[in-house]
Amino acid sequence: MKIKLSFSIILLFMTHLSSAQFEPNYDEAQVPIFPVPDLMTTFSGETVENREDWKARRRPELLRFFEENVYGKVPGTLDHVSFEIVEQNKNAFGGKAHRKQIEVTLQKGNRSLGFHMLLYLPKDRDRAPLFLGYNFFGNHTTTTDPKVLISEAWTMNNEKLGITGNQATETSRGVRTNRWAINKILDKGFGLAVVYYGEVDPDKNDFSDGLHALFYKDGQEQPKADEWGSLAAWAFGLSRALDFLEKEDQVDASKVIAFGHSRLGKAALWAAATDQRFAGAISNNSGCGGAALSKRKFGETVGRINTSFPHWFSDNFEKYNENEEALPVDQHQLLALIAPRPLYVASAVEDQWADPKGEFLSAQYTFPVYGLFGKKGITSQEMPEVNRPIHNTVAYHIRTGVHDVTDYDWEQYLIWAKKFIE
Ligand code: GTR
Repeated sequence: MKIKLSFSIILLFMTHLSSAQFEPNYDEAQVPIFPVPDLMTTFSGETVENREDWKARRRPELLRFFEENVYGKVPGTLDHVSFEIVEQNKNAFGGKAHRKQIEVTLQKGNRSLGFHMLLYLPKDRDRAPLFLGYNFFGNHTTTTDPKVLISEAWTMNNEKLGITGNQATETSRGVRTNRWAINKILDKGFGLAVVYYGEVDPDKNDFSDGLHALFYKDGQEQPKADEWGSLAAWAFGLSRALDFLEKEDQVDASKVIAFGHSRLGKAALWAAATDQRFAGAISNNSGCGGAALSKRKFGETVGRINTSFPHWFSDNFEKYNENEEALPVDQHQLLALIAPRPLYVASAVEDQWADPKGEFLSAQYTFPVYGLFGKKGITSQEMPEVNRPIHNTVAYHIRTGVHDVTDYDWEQYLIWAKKFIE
C-alpha cells in the first residue's frame, strides 16, 4: 500500500509571550500557534513515500536527532554483561508465580555496576509475555512479598514512605503495591519484571556515579554535550534487563513491553525507540520530554524541566529552553520511532502538569507512520471522553484522578496487550 500524506498541521491558538519565564501555562487559549514538525518529510524536505523510505531515511535521521540533541548518545559499548540468579522460589504469590531475583552486572574496563531485577512469572505458562519497568523506591516497595531484596543503593528520601537517610529499609516494603497490579498481571498470563532505577543511575544532578561513570575516559567527570543524561542511562538499563530476559526460558522475549510512569515513562519510551527488541511501550503520564508535545508549552516546559532536572537530558537539549520554536522535532516523532510496534499513551485528568492534550495529540500524530505498516493509529483528533479508552495498535486513555498508576490503568493495559502483543 502506498500512502502519501502531507502532514502539516497548524494548531490554531493564540500566541502568548510569557513574561514570567518559567510560569506554567494551563490555559488552552494561551497555547502558541506552531507548525507540527512533519513526520513524513525528511529534514532536507523530501517526502517519505513508503515504509522502506521510513526505515532507511526518516527513522534514522529522527533517531539521530533525539540521540544527539535530546536524550544524549550512549558513549560506548560495555565489555561484558553477566547475570546471576541470586534468589528464586517456585511458589511465590500464594503459589501462582515463580519469583526470580537476578543481579545484572555491567562491566567496562576495570569498573562495574550491578542492578537487581525482580521477576514474577505466571506458573501455568511456559513462555510468558512480560511488562518490564522501573520503580521509584526499590523492588521491595512494589509488593509485600517478604523475600524481595531491599536495595542498598542511594534512594531519594520520602518521609511519607518511610525512607530517610537516602536508604530504603523494611519500613518501605509494600508501600507502592498500589502502582503494580501484580495479581491482575499474573492472572492474565503476563509476567512482570521490575528494577529500581536508582541502581542504574541515582536520580540526582551528580554525574560521578551510576552508569555514566562507568564509561568515562581517564579524567572525565561528566558526559559531553551530546552524550547521555539520566533518562538515556535508564533506557540503556532496560535494554540490559532485556538481555537477561532473552536468556530466560520462561519468558517470551519477543513480547516484552517497556512500561513506565512519569520520568520512568520517558525512559521507557526512549528504551523502546532505541531498542527495537522491545515489543511495545506504555507511557503512563510521562509528560514533558515523554509523550507530551513540547511546542504546546502547556504545563511543564523544556526550560522548566532542564532547570529542575538538569541531569535528565543531554546538555544540548538546553538550547531549547524557552525556545521550543527552534526544535526541528517534537515528541510525536519520538513516539513514531516505536512504530509499527504497539504503543499505549495514558493521561490523567488532574495531571495537567504533564499536558494530557499534548500527550493525546502526540500519540494521534503518529498515525501516518503506523499507516505505512498497515497498523491502526488513532484516527480522530478529538480527545476521547474520560475513562473511554481507544485501543488500536496505538492506544490512549485519559482517566479520572491524579498523576499516578492505578488499577484502572493496568486493566486497560492488560486488555490492550492481550489483543496487540500476546
Ligand atoms: C515531576 C517532573 C515530571 C515527571 C514527574 C515524575 O516533578 O516535573 O517531568 O517526571 O516529576 O517523574 O514523577
